Amino acid sequence: MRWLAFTVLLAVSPLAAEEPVPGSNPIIRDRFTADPAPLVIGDTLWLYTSHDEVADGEMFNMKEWLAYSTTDMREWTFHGSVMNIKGFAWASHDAWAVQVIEKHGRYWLYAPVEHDATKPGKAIGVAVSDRPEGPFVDAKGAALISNDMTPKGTHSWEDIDPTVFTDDEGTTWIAWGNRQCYIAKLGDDMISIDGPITEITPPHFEEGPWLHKRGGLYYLTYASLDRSDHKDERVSYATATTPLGPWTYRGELTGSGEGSFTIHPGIAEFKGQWYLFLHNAALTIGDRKGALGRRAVTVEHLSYDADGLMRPVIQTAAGITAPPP
Ligand code: FUB
Repeated sequence: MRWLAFTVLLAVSPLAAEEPVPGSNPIIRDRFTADPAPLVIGDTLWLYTSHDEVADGEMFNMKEWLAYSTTDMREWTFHGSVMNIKGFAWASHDAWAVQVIEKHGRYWLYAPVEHDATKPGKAIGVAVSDRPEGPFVDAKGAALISNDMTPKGTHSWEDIDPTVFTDDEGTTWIAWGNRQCYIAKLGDDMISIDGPITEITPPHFEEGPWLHKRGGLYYLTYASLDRSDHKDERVSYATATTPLGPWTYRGELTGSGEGSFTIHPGIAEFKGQWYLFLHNAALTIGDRKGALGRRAVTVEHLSYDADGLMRPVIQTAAGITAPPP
């Protein structure tokens, strides 16, 4: 009898060992996702991502934005595609890093795309929905930000990766960039820029800015690349007491994502805990291995010291299934 139990245990244990713990990294395993952007609404955390679909030999192939939600950070519900790039009739391709925020009882999606030939270069579109799960429709019928609006930029793809943040007194800010980082106020209609565009590029800024505030301090967290030292992006951050700065560089928050040139921070406080969403390229699905254009979203606990500085984050397979620091 004992021998039988041992044999059964041997037969089932290899399978059981392969089952990922719910909530461990990467948190999305059935498709390749990148550029995570969390949004907390009541007792639900919504997560918007881009969708990596490269064939072998391609760099990026991204056509739509996806949504997931959770109430416990363990089980994730897939809500499908919230918008396809075809929804921006003036755009041609590259549905890159998205962020959604709520204002005036509606949900506003900001995302970079390649503009059509009438305004060559990357651009940022804005779409709207009455529900967080979409579908989102173009709210402006034209780019909110296009390459000609940042004439001092050094390259045609610097207008990417919007991050949107509403301050306590109601002003919504949008920051974005690649190599150059810009910030501007959004109009109350959420589809216009209100006032000047200011460059706030912090040290080693590469792309993927994320704005948030805790207490009286503003945080600008971003994918950084110290070209003298690293080959892959890491996450660094700066702090300020106003969105326009001056921003004080606070150093690196994370190392690189496993197997990935890019990394992309998204930060949220949910049910009393802070979380840092990232991506790496450690996921394999069938015969498709992780790659530059086949990434996987992860999440880690985030904590602050007594001065409000974010403590360095180690990326792990356990992620938030390990106790918070
Ligand atoms: O996902 C496409 C681009 O790669 C994003 O816009 C960047 O942040 C980087 O993750």
